[in-house]
Amino acid sequence: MYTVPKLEDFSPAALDTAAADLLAALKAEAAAASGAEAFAEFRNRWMARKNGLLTQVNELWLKSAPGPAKREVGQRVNSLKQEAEALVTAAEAEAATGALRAKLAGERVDISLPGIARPLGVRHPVLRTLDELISVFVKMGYSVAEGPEVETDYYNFEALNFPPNHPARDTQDTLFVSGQEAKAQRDRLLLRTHTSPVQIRTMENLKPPVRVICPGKVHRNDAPDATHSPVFHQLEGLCVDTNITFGDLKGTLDHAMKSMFGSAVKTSFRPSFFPFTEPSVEVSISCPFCGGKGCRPCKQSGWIELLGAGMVDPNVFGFVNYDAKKLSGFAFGMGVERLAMMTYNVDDIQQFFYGDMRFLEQFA
Ligand code: FA5
Repeated sequence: MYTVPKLEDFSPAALDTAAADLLAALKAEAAAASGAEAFAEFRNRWMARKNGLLTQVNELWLKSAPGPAKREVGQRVNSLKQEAEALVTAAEAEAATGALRAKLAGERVDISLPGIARPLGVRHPVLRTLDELISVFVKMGYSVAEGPEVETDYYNFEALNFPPNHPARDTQDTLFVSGQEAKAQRDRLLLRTHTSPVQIRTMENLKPPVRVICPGKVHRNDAPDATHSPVFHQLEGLCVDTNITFGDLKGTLDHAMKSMFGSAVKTSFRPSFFPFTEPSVEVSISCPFCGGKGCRPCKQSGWIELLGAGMVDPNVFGFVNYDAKKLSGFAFGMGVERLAMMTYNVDDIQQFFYGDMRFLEQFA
Protein backbone atom coordinates (compact mmCIF):
# COMPACT_ATOMS: atom_id res chain seq x y z
CA MET A 1 0.00 0.00 0.00
CA TYR A 2 1.24 3.48 -0.88
CA THR A 3 3.09 5.50 1.74
CA VAL A 4 4.42 9.02 1.32
CA PRO A 5 8.18 8.71 0.82
CA LYS A 6 10.75 10.94 2.42
CA LEU A 7 12.53 12.96 -0.25
CA GLU A 8 16.26 13.29 -0.57
CA ASP A 9 16.19 15.02 -3.90
CA PHE A 10 14.11 18.18 -4.17
CA SER A 11 14.82 18.86 -7.84
CA PRO A 12 11.80 19.59 -10.07
CA ALA A 13 12.22 16.28 -11.88
CA ALA A 14 12.31 14.29 -8.65
CA LEU A 15 9.24 16.20 -7.36
CA ASP A 16 7.35 15.45 -10.60
CA THR A 17 8.04 11.76 -10.24
CA ALA A 18 6.99 11.69 -6.59
CA ALA A 19 3.76 13.63 -7.44
CA ALA A 20 2.94 11.29 -10.33
CA ASP A 21 3.44 8.24 -8.06
CA LEU A 22 1.15 9.75 -5.44
CA LEU A 23 -1.64 10.57 -7.94
CA ALA A 24 -1.41 7.14 -9.53
CA ALA A 25 -1.78 5.52 -6.11
CA LEU A 26 -4.74 7.77 -5.27
CA LYS A 27 -6.52 6.90 -8.53
CA ALA A 28 -5.97 3.20 -8.05
CA GLU A 29 -7.30 3.28 -4.50
CA ALA A 30 -10.33 5.40 -5.51
CA ALA A 31 -11.22 2.87 -8.19
CA ALA A 32 -10.84 0.00 -5.75
CA ALA A 33 -12.99 1.54 -3.01
CA SER A 34 -16.44 0.08 -3.66
CA GLY A 35 -19.30 0.61 -1.23
CA ALA A 36 -19.99 3.51 1.09
CA GLU A 37 -17.88 2.16 3.94
CA ALA A 38 -14.80 1.47 1.81
CA PHE A 39 -15.11 4.87 0.22
CA ALA A 40 -15.29 6.64 3.57
CA GLU A 41 -12.16 4.79 4.65
CA PHE A 42 -10.38 5.76 1.44
CA ARG A 43 -11.39 9.40 1.86
CA ASN A 44 -10.20 9.46 5.42
CA ARG A 45 -6.86 7.87 4.56
CA TRP A 46 -6.11 10.58 2.03
CA MET A 47 -7.90 13.67 3.28
CA ALA A 48 -7.89 13.46 7.11
CA ARG A 49 -6.52 16.69 8.47
CA LYS A 50 -4.60 14.80 11.11
CA ASN A 51 -2.11 12.44 9.52
CA GLY A 52 -3.96 11.94 6.21
CA LEU A 53 -1.62 11.25 3.31
CA LEU A 54 -1.96 14.78 1.93
CA THR A 55 -1.11 16.21 5.35
CA GLN A 56 1.92 13.95 5.41
CA VAL A 57 3.01 15.46 2.08
CA ASN A 58 3.14 18.80 3.83
CA GLU A 59 5.20 17.38 6.64
CA LEU A 60 7.56 15.19 4.65
CA TRP A 61 8.11 17.21 1.51
CA LEU A 62 7.50 20.83 2.29
CA LYS A 63 8.74 21.18 5.83
CA SER A 64 11.92 19.19 5.19
CA ALA A 65 12.76 20.99 1.92
CA PRO A 66 16.04 22.96 2.12
CA GLY A 67 15.58 26.75 2.37
CA PRO A 68 16.27 27.75 -1.25
CA ALA A 69 13.93 25.03 -2.65
CA LYS A 70 11.00 25.84 -0.27
CA ARG A 71 9.25 28.27 -2.61
CA GLU A 72 9.32 25.92 -5.58
CA VAL A 73 8.33 22.90 -3.45
CA GLY A 74 5.52 24.89 -1.80
CA GLN A 75 3.93 25.73 -5.16
CA ARG A 76 4.16 22.15 -6.38
CA VAL A 77 2.76 20.68 -3.17
CA ASN A 78 -0.17 23.13 -3.32
CA SER A 79 -1.13 22.27 -6.85
CA LEU A 80 -0.64 18.58 -6.13
CA LYS A 81 -3.00 18.82 -3.17
CA GLN A 82 -5.58 20.66 -5.27
CA GLU A 83 -5.41 18.01 -7.95
CA ALA A 84 -5.67 15.24 -5.36
CA GLU A 85 -8.70 16.86 -3.72
CA ALA A 86 -10.43 17.26 -7.10
CA LEU A 87 -9.81 13.58 -7.81
CA VAL A 88 -11.35 12.57 -4.47
CA THR A 89 -14.43 14.78 -5.05
CA ALA A 90 -14.88 13.35 -8.56
CA ALA A 91 -14.48 9.82 -7.23
CA GLU A 92 -17.09 10.56 -4.58
CA ALA A 93 -19.62 11.76 -7.17
CA GLU A 94 -18.89 8.75 -9.34
CA ALA A 95 -19.40 6.44 -6.34
CA ALA A 96 -22.81 8.03 -5.62
CA THR A 97 -24.11 7.69 -9.18
CA GLY A 98 -22.63 4.24 -9.34
CA ALA A 99 -24.61 3.23 -6.24
CA LEU A 100 -27.81 4.71 -7.70
CA ARG A 101 -27.23 2.94 -10.98
CA ALA A 102 -26.71 -0.33 -9.17
CA LYS A 103 -29.93 0.21 -7.19
CA LEU A 104 -31.94 1.07 -10.31
CA ALA A 105 -30.55 -1.93 -12.12
CA GLY A 106 -32.30 -4.08 -9.54
CA GLU A 107 -35.66 -2.28 -9.88
CA ARG A 108 -38.29 -2.57 -12.57
CA VAL A 109 -41.38 -0.40 -13.15
CA ASP A 110 -44.26 -2.65 -14.05
CA ILE A 111 -46.30 -0.45 -16.35
CA SER A 112 -48.97 -3.13 -16.68
CA LEU A 113 -50.02 -2.75 -13.00
CA PRO A 114 -53.38 -0.99 -12.63
CA GLY A 115 -53.19 2.54 -11.11
CA ILE A 116 -54.85 3.70 -7.91
CA ALA A 117 -58.50 4.31 -8.78
CA ARG A 118 -60.01 7.31 -7.02
CA PRO A 119 -63.72 6.82 -6.36
CA LEU A 120 -65.70 9.50 -8.19
CA GLY A 121 -68.05 11.52 -6.00
CA VAL A 122 -71.67 12.20 -6.86
CA ARG A 123 -73.79 15.26 -6.27
CA HIS A 124 -75.25 15.24 -2.75
CA PRO A 125 -79.01 14.46 -2.75
CA VAL A 126 -79.82 17.82 -1.12
CA LEU A 127 -77.93 19.74 -3.80
CA ARG A 128 -79.48 17.54 -6.47
CA THR A 129 -82.94 18.46 -5.21
CA LEU A 130 -81.91 22.11 -5.11
CA ASP A 131 -80.67 21.90 -8.72
CA GLU A 132 -83.97 20.35 -9.82
CA LEU A 133 -85.95 23.07 -8.07
CA ILE A 134 -83.80 25.79 -9.58
CA SER A 135 -84.29 24.39 -13.06
CA VAL A 136 -88.10 24.31 -12.57
CA PHE A 137 -88.12 28.03 -11.71
CA VAL A 138 -85.52 29.04 -14.28
CA LYS A 139 -87.82 27.52 -16.93
CA MET A 140 -90.57 29.85 -15.63
CA GLY A 141 -88.31 32.88 -16.19
CA TYR A 142 -86.79 33.29 -12.72
CA SER A 143 -83.17 34.27 -12.25
CA VAL A 144 -80.98 33.19 -9.33
CA ALA A 145 -79.73 35.56 -6.58
CA GLU A 146 -77.55 34.85 -3.59
CA GLY A 147 -76.85 36.61 -0.30
CA PRO A 148 -74.51 36.29 2.68
CA GLU A 149 -74.91 33.59 5.34
CA VAL A 150 -73.78 36.02 8.03
CA GLU A 151 -76.47 38.69 7.93
CA THR A 152 -77.36 41.84 9.78
CA ASP A 153 -80.39 42.06 12.03
CA TYR A 154 -81.76 44.62 9.57
CA TYR A 155 -81.94 42.27 6.57
CA ASN A 156 -82.83 39.11 8.47
CA PHE A 157 -85.60 40.73 10.54
CA GLU A 158 -86.24 44.48 10.53
CA ALA A 159 -86.68 45.09 6.80
CA LEU A 160 -88.86 41.97 6.69
CA ASN A 161 -91.26 43.73 9.02
CA PHE A 162 -90.14 41.98 12.22
CA PRO A 163 -89.89 45.03 14.53
CA PRO A 164 -87.30 44.84 17.35
CA ASN A 165 -88.60 42.67 20.19
CA HIS A 166 -91.59 41.48 18.14
CA PRO A 167 -92.67 37.99 19.26
CA ALA A 168 -92.56 36.73 15.66
CA ARG A 169 -88.77 36.72 16.00
CA ASP A 170 -89.15 33.83 18.44
CA THR A 171 -90.41 31.56 15.66
CA GLN A 172 -86.85 31.45 14.29
CA ASP A 173 -84.45 30.51 17.09
CA THR A 174 -81.49 32.62 16.05
CA LEU A 175 -77.71 32.15 16.42
CA PHE A 176 -76.18 35.59 17.04
CA VAL A 177 -72.55 36.54 16.46
CA SER A 178 -71.08 37.45 19.87
CA GLY A 179 -69.53 40.79 20.83
CA GLN A 180 -71.95 42.93 18.80
CA GLU A 181 -73.51 44.80 21.72
CA ALA A 182 -71.74 48.08 20.92
CA LYS A 183 -73.49 48.26 17.53
CA ALA A 184 -76.96 49.57 16.82
CA GLN A 185 -79.36 46.62 16.82
CA ARG A 186 -79.98 46.75 13.07
CA ASP A 187 -76.22 46.37 12.36
CA ARG A 188 -75.65 43.38 14.66
CA LEU A 189 -74.56 40.21 12.90
CA LEU A 190 -76.30 36.84 13.05
CA LEU A 191 -76.43 33.63 11.04
CA ARG A 192 -79.36 34.07 8.70
CA THR A 193 -82.35 32.03 9.80
CA HIS A 194 -83.97 32.05 6.37
CA THR A 195 -83.23 33.11 2.79
CA SER A 196 -85.84 35.89 2.92
CA PRO A 197 -83.19 38.64 3.50
CA VAL A 198 -82.14 38.05 -0.11
CA GLN A 199 -85.60 39.38 -1.10
CA ILE A 200 -84.65 42.74 0.42
CA ARG A 201 -81.14 42.76 -1.04
CA THR A 202 -82.59 41.96 -4.48
CA MET A 203 -85.25 44.68 -4.37
CA GLU A 204 -82.65 47.22 -3.22
CA ASN A 205 -80.66 46.48 -6.37
CA LEU A 206 -83.31 45.80 -9.01
CA LYS A 207 -86.16 47.86 -10.35
CA PRO A 208 -89.44 45.95 -10.74
CA PRO A 209 -90.52 43.67 -12.35
CA VAL A 210 -88.60 41.11 -10.28
CA ARG A 211 -88.61 37.33 -10.56
CA VAL A 212 -85.85 35.71 -8.52
CA ILE A 213 -85.14 32.58 -6.58
CA CYS A 214 -82.55 32.57 -3.80
CA PRO A 215 -81.07 29.21 -2.82
CA GLY A 216 -78.84 28.94 0.22
CA LYS A 217 -77.80 27.63 3.59
CA VAL A 218 -79.54 28.85 6.74
CA HIS A 219 -78.96 28.28 10.47
CA ARG A 220 -81.26 27.94 13.45
CA ASN A 221 -80.73 26.91 17.03
CA ASP A 222 -83.09 23.95 16.45
CA ALA A 223 -82.40 20.66 18.22
CA PRO A 224 -81.70 17.95 15.65
CA ASP A 225 -84.47 15.38 15.17
CA ALA A 226 -85.93 13.39 12.28
CA THR A 227 -87.23 16.54 10.53
CA HIS A 228 -85.07 19.34 11.99
CA SER A 229 -81.41 20.22 11.52
CA PRO A 230 -79.59 23.29 12.89
CA VAL A 231 -78.15 23.84 9.40
CA PHE A 232 -80.39 23.36 6.42
CA HIS A 233 -81.14 24.84 2.99
CA GLN A 234 -83.98 26.93 1.72
CA LEU A 235 -85.14 28.05 -1.68
CA GLU A 236 -86.71 31.49 -1.58
CA GLY A 237 -88.82 32.87 -4.39
CA LEU A 238 -89.95 36.44 -5.07
CA CYS A 239 -92.14 37.76 -7.86
CA VAL A 240 -93.06 41.47 -7.98
CA ASP A 241 -94.86 43.27 -10.79
CA THR A 242 -98.06 45.17 -11.40
CA ASN A 243 -101.20 43.04 -10.92
CA ILE A 244 -99.60 39.99 -9.32
CA THR A 245 -102.38 38.14 -7.52
CA PHE A 246 -102.78 35.30 -5.07
CA GLY A 247 -103.91 33.25 -8.11
CA ASP A 248 -100.40 33.69 -9.57
CA LEU A 249 -98.89 32.42 -6.31
CA LYS A 250 -101.12 29.35 -6.30
CA GLY A 251 -100.54 28.58 -9.99
CA THR A 252 -96.76 28.97 -9.71
CA LEU A 253 -96.38 26.75 -6.64
CA ASP A 254 -98.86 24.18 -7.96
CA HIS A 255 -96.86 23.93 -11.19
CA ALA A 256 -93.55 23.67 -9.28
CA MET A 257 -94.83 20.88 -7.02
CA LYS A 258 -96.25 18.95 -9.96
CA SER A 259 -92.91 19.30 -11.77
CA MET A 260 -91.11 17.88 -8.72
CA PHE A 261 -93.52 15.14 -7.63
CA GLY A 262 -95.64 14.29 -10.68
CA SER A 263 -98.82 15.70 -12.17
CA ALA A 264 -101.11 13.73 -9.83
CA VAL A 265 -99.94 15.77 -6.83
CA LYS A 266 -102.38 18.35 -5.43
CA THR A 267 -101.50 21.48 -3.45
CA SER A 268 -103.37 22.92 -0.50
CA PHE A 269 -103.08 26.43 0.96
CA ARG A 270 -103.96 27.10 4.58
CA PRO A 271 -103.85 30.47 6.37
CA SER A 272 -100.71 31.16 8.34
CA PHE A 273 -98.63 34.10 9.52
CA PHE A 274 -95.33 35.63 8.45
CA PRO A 275 -94.59 39.31 9.22
CA PHE A 276 -93.41 39.95 5.65
CA THR A 277 -96.41 38.51 3.78
CA GLU A 278 -100.09 39.34 4.01
CA PRO A 279 -102.03 37.13 3.63
CA SER A 280 -99.67 34.28 4.49
CA VAL A 281 -100.11 30.57 3.85
CA GLU A 282 -98.60 27.18 4.67
CA VAL A 283 -98.50 25.08 1.52
CA SER A 284 -98.96 21.31 1.65
CA ILE A 285 -98.94 18.70 -1.09
CA SER A 286 -101.04 15.58 -1.23
CA CYS A 287 -98.87 12.72 -0.05
CA PRO A 288 -97.01 11.35 -3.09
CA PHE A 289 -96.47 8.02 -1.30
CA CYS A 290 -100.08 7.08 -0.59
CA GLY A 291 -101.87 9.43 -2.99
CA GLY A 292 -103.70 11.06 -0.06
CA LYS A 293 -105.09 7.92 1.61
CA GLY A 294 -102.85 8.23 4.70
CA CYS A 295 -99.52 6.54 5.50
CA ARG A 296 -96.54 6.84 7.83
CA PRO A 297 -94.66 9.68 6.04
CA CYS A 298 -97.81 11.85 5.97
CA LYS A 299 -98.75 10.81 9.51
CA GLN A 300 -102.03 9.35 8.17
CA SER A 301 -103.23 12.84 7.17
CA GLY A 302 -102.84 12.48 3.41
CA TRP A 303 -101.00 15.83 3.25
CA ILE A 304 -97.41 16.92 3.78
CA GLU A 305 -96.56 20.51 4.71
CA LEU A 306 -93.65 21.77 2.64
CA LEU A 307 -93.33 25.53 2.57
CA GLY A 308 -94.41 28.98 3.66
CA ALA A 309 -95.64 31.66 1.25
CA GLY A 310 -97.78 34.74 0.88
CA MET A 311 -98.37 38.10 -0.81
CA VAL A 312 -95.56 40.59 -0.09
CA ASP A 313 -96.62 42.85 2.78
CA PRO A 314 -96.83 46.52 1.64
CA ASN A 315 -94.64 47.48 4.64
CA VAL A 316 -91.78 45.48 3.07
CA PHE A 317 -92.09 47.52 -0.15
CA GLY A 318 -91.71 50.59 2.08
CA PHE A 319 -88.23 49.42 3.21
CA VAL A 320 -86.95 49.17 -0.38
CA ASN A 321 -88.65 52.22 -1.90
CA TYR A 322 -91.03 50.23 -4.06
CA ASP A 323 -94.39 51.87 -4.70
CA ALA A 324 -96.85 49.69 -2.78
CA LYS A 325 -99.79 51.39 -4.51
CA LYS A 326 -98.69 50.31 -7.98
CA LEU A 327 -96.94 47.01 -7.24
CA SER A 328 -97.89 43.69 -5.77
CA GLY A 329 -96.04 40.42 -5.43
CA PHE A 330 -95.75 37.04 -3.84
CA ALA A 331 -92.95 35.25 -2.04
CA PHE A 332 -92.31 31.72 -0.83
CA GLY A 333 -89.66 29.82 1.08
CA MET A 334 -89.20 26.08 1.13
CA GLY A 335 -86.97 23.74 3.10
CA VAL A 336 -84.84 21.88 0.57
CA GLU A 337 -84.03 18.92 2.87
CA ARG A 338 -87.74 18.35 3.43
CA LEU A 339 -88.26 18.17 -0.34
CA ALA A 340 -85.24 15.89 -0.72
CA MET A 341 -86.71 13.59 1.95
CA MET A 342 -89.89 13.36 -0.12
CA THR A 343 -88.06 12.86 -3.41
CA TYR A 344 -85.73 10.12 -2.15
CA ASN A 345 -88.01 8.64 0.52
CA VAL A 346 -85.58 9.39 3.36
CA ASP A 347 -87.25 9.28 6.78
CA ASP A 348 -84.51 10.99 8.85
CA ILE A 349 -83.11 14.40 7.85
CA GLN A 350 -79.89 13.66 9.80
CA GLN A 351 -78.91 11.07 7.16
CA PHE A 352 -78.05 13.96 4.83
CA PHE A 353 -75.38 15.25 7.21
CA TYR A 354 -73.74 12.15 8.71
CA GLY A 355 -71.48 11.70 5.67
CA ASP A 356 -72.04 7.93 5.87
CA MET A 357 -70.83 6.44 2.58
CA ARG A 358 -73.35 3.58 2.77
CA PHE A 359 -76.15 6.17 2.62
CA LEU A 360 -74.53 8.45 0.05
CA GLU A 361 -73.50 5.62 -2.29
CA GLN A 362 -77.16 4.90 -2.95
CA PHE A 363 -77.33 8.12 -4.96
CA ALA A 364 -74.42 7.20 -7.24
C1 FA5 B 1 -89.54 30.76 6.74
O1 FA5 B 1 -88.33 30.56 6.95
C2 FA5 B 1 -89.98 31.86 5.81
N1 FA5 B 1 -88.86 32.70 5.48
C3 FA5 B 1 -90.63 31.27 4.57
C4 FA5 B 1 -91.34 32.27 3.75
C5 FA5 B 1 -90.69 32.87 2.68
C6 FA5 B 1 -92.68 32.59 4.00
C7 FA5 B 1 -91.34 33.80 1.90
C8 FA5 B 1 -93.33 33.53 3.23
C9 FA5 B 1 -92.67 34.11 2.18
P1 FA5 B 1 -90.37 28.70 8.10
O2 FA5 B 1 -89.70 29.06 9.38
O3 FA5 B 1 -91.69 28.06 8.18
O4 FA5 B 1 -90.51 29.96 7.19
O5 FA5 B 1 -89.36 27.76 7.30
C10 FA5 B 1 -89.62 27.41 5.95
C11 FA5 B 1 -89.34 25.93 5.71
O6 FA5 B 1 -88.00 25.62 6.14
C12 FA5 B 1 -90.23 25.01 6.52
O7 FA5 B 1 -91.43 24.80 5.86
C13 FA5 B 1 -89.40 23.75 6.55
O8 FA5 B 1 -89.54 23.03 5.34
C14 FA5 B 1 -87.98 24.28 6.60
N2 FA5 B 1 -87.41 24.23 7.94
C15 FA5 B 1 -87.62 25.06 8.97
N3 FA5 B 1 -86.87 24.74 10.04
C16 FA5 B 1 -86.14 23.65 9.67
C17 FA5 B 1 -85.13 22.83 10.31
N4 FA5 B 1 -84.71 23.10 11.54
N5 FA5 B 1 -84.60 21.81 9.61
C18 FA5 B 1 -84.99 21.57 8.34
N6 FA5 B 1 -85.91 22.29 7.69
C19 FA5 B 1 -86.48 23.33 8.33
